[in-house]
Amino acid sequence: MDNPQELFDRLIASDRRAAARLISMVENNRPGASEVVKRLHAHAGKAHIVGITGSPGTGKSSLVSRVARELRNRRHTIGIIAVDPTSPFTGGAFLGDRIRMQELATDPGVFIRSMGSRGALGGLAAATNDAINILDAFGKDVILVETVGAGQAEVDIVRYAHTSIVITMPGSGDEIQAIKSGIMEIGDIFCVNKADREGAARALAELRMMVDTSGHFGEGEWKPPVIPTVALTGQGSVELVDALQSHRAYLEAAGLLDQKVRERARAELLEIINRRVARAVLATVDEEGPMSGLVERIAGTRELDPHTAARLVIEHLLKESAAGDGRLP
Ligand SMILES: Nc1nc2c(ncn2[C@@H]2O[C@H](COP(=O)(O)OP(=O)(O)OP(=O)(O)O)[C@@H](O)[C@H]2O)c(=O)[nH]1
Ligand SMILES: [Mg+2]
Repeated sequence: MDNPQELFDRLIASDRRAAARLISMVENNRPGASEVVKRLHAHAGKAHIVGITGSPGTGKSSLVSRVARELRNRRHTIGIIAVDPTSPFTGGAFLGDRIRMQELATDPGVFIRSMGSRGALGGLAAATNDAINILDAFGKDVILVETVGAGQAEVDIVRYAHTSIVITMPGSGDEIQAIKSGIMEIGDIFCVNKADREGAARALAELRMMVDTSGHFGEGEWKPPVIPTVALTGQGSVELVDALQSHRAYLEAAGLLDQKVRERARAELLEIINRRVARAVLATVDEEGPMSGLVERIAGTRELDPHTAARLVIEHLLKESAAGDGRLP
């Protein structure tokens, strides 16, 4: 199935195994993957991309499966991508969690995939973006991307989603953590999960206050709702999905969806360029590279300063690129 043409045809024909295969190929930087991803671009761009983030153990995966089921009730098809989960996506602590997940996994309207940084040779953010685009082209209506709100790459994945959900839980000092890691500002919807636990009312009140003081919400502007949920029972998932759909409708009505789509495209473009240019630069100044002597000239003989050396490398790359020798990939 590694033949790009065959893979493309099968993906467009909604073959799940083809989608799974292509995502693995993207993760492992396999030859042929980028050719298919490029061709898929024209078929993507319809899905509602939803980022879900929060500290470890707040209940993101449990809530994602609740949201997915509610979206299924509303006849939407769904892609789920769990990015670098600290625990395997299907390994909830209770048997009930696993059973709920398995029910979803066997539903042909749902596609579930974990992405680990371990496999993603070309960078986790890039591989995740590709996986989102693949599921979009595959025809999924809504793509839910779960990330732990820790590293920059994870936060960026949520920042550039169309709708971002930030999940906290009572009594963990989680709100403060969220503010520190900068995920507070990117929330379109806030969720206090584990609302069955002590301190839920207080956590809700604190978060609502935080949203109130975070800015001035004019007439017709989106004000992030704060929703209590219990992923264990499903309580609050209807309200959460309502909020998700309201936010999408708001973006469309306010003409903001186009803007989000462009911001996302720009971030994706810069991510790819950064990665490629960095690779070309490394290949140039590395021990084996054509400009490997630069470090010695900076630090050893001190005949060169690093600014001049950097300019020499850039000029070298531009010249090579103009000559079309393919060093700039
Ligand atoms: N009491 C209670 N427990 C919950 C609730 N939601 C999830 N849990 C439990 O919290 C634990 C963590 O849930 P997960 O869904 O794996 O959380 P997560 O945020 O995806 O975790 P990581 O991906 O490891 O960061 C599990 O044992 C869940 O059963 C809830 O609403 N109430
Ligand atoms: Mg999880």
